[in-house]
Amino acid sequence: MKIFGSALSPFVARVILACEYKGLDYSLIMPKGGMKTPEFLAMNPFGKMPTVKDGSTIVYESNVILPYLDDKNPKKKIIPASAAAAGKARLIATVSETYVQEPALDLFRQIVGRAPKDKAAAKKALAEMEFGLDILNGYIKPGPCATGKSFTIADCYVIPALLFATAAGPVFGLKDPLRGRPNVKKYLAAIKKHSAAKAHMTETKKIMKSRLSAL
Ligand SMILES: N[C@@H](CCC(=O)N[C@@H](CS)C(=O)NCC(=O)O)C(=O)O
Repeated sequence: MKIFGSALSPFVARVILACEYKGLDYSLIMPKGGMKTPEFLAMNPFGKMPTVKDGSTIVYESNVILPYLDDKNPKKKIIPASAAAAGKARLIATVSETYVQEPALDLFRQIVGRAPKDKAAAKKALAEMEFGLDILNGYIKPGPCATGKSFTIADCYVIPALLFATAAGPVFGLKDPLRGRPNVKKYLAAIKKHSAAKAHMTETKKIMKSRLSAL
């Protein structure tokens, strides 16, 4: 299976984490010539990562790829079997995506110059991200995984959201985004030792650090 994209993308990270947990064989590659070539657009008309090529099957959008991986490889499911447990895992995933990752990415875009520097917009994004982290703190288990014992789709979303939140917050004066959020703090300390997450988190943190210190 080929995953087109870069590990630094939080959307691609979800797919990598799911594959690592499931023990799937995959290669992570950037498409030749970028994501707007006619060849790439024929696979994904939006020209975005992640895009997955699994034999003759093409799937894109991380929200679609993760359930696809679970259906195709039903061993070690990341979507729990019971409706209640699946609902809880998906809720944690969505809270992380919408209320933590999105404002964190708004901040990150300002940091790397992909959005104009705008103090008012940054203040708003920071407040949104802090509120999202507070709500997440109320749902997440202190580890080893986001819903408790088992690695689920929730972890695939929470990990990249927190990597971006903890990298972007301090740049805007929020020294420790995990302070006063003990469950999130304990979770992050525990999940970075998990076999599905360890390599990805170490590598992503290293790349983020070098990118930010190069600015
Ligand atoms: N909704 C998509 C978002 C994917 C996305 O925005 N990917 C970014 C990288 S983080 C991208 O490919 N951007 C390139 C572009 O928009 O041209 C998903 O969940 O897969």
